[in-house]
Amino acid sequence: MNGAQSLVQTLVNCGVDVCFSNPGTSEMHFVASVDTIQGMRPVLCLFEGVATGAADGYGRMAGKPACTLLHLGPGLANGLANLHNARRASTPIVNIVGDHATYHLQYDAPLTSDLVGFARPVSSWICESKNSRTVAADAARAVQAACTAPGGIATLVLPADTAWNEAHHAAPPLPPVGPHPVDPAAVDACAELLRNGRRTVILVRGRGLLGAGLEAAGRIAARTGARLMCDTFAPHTELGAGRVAIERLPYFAEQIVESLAGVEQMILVGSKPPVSFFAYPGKTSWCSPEGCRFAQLAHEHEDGAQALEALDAALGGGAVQVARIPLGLPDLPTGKLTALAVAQAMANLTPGHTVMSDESATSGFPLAMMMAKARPYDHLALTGGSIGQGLPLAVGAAIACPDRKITCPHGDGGAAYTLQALWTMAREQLDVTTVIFANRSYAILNIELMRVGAIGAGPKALSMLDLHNPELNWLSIGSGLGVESSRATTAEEFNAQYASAMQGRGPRLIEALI
Ligand SMILES: Cc1ncc(C[n+]2csc(CCOP(=O)(O)OP(=O)(O)O)c2C)c(N)n1
Repeated sequence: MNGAQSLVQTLVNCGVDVCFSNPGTSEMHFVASVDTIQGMRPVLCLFEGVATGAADGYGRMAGKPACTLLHLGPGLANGLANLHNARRASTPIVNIVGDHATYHLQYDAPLTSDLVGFARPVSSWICESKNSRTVAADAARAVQAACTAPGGIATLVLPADTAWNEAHHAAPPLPPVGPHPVDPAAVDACAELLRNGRRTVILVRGRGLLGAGLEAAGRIAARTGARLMCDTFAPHTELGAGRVAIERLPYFAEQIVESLAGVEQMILVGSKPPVSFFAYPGKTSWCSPEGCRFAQLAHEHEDGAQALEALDAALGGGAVQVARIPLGLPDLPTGKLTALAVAQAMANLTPGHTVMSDESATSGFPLAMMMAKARPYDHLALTGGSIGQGLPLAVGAAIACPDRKITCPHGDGGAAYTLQALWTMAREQLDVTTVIFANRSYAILNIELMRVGAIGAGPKALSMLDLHNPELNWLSIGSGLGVESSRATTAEEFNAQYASAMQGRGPRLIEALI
């Protein structure tokens, strides 16, 4: 067994069996090992930002890490933006980054770089394997690190000679670390706050927004009258009919301030106090009312779901009438195709239990409104503000959930960052329906231009926010990358194309001219 084989066998032993890869010469022994070692599914991505975003989507939906296979410092660097988003989502990911052989680094060959320097800001754990005999143990530690609550990015640097030299054997998995149960004193303190009659928000993030955690949060809200809220860009939420009703914080700072007006205390469950996404001249960054008290029920590394269940029990437990989202589907739209019309059609036609990888940008405002009472679905948000996440995330979610329909509503500007993901959808025949909101614009930046008070913008300035001349032809882009693609210019055309995509299986792209 060589080092690469010991690595792949160890990853499989530890439950890591999908690899989103874009390899090069220094990773050839890893590449060869996926045929000699059973159990690893390689998924080729044509850009590293797709590989890292796909690993994020996979990790969010599978609840365990995938690995990436990246080519030295530059390959890792190409994947950094979506690793940033993944870090913001606390998604477990194991990066395997090939490097030059240990003895080769001294010659400063062209691909030599500060690899660890690239890895540091996004990684919770970094290890450079020193020789082939430690690779297996390093891999087991990498998986443990990635899975350490709340989840993080473990980067294992694999010099080429550690991959090709002889190893002993693979390593078994190490015990998982956390999530930690919360301190009972924190539960008691929050129960006390909830009995004091003050206006309270419970702001939840992470596992507390899913399954039993969300149910417990719903019972607490019902018992106490506290408002349940989640972040604007919570990584993973369970939404739609039948789910516990939870308010999402709005995007713009003044809207957050308005929505929190009068709140006297906030209980944080795996979350932080809400702040504005950007600073604006003369506007506040801090969005909570003055004097608002904060209590941390659970920190990010603690078990938010267990914390909410414990808090519910401390408040008396037992059955209570929980506020749930009723089913309410909008009619199918007619006439002019707008973002609102697309949203209406998606809400009307999307089957239950889909996963939505949402990077709809400004079209997300009507979409969230229309999907509010849609059939139940899982929502994955752009967590780190670095656009070009939606398509890769959809790839990973589809591989994690092969039996579920994935939808990917996406701004045309953001989609252009990582459009290579469409090719992976085609190659792997993933059941993803991509909807491109083709407004031919960086629309949000036209809004921001006014909001930041930048004056004097003329045609040259506005050309930096405009996507005409030439127009991106998503019909050709999708088809060229192997995805069955169509273009909708009216609501009726969109309805028909989207309905057909929802009834069928496999990758589809609809360019919605809005
Ligand atoms: C990596 C990165 N580069 C640039 C930006 C700045 N940015 C924010 S939104 C945006 C344009 C989004 O355009 P699109 O996806 O078409 O959505 P729209 O605003 O038109 O709804 C840009 C360039 C960013 N957030 N992330």
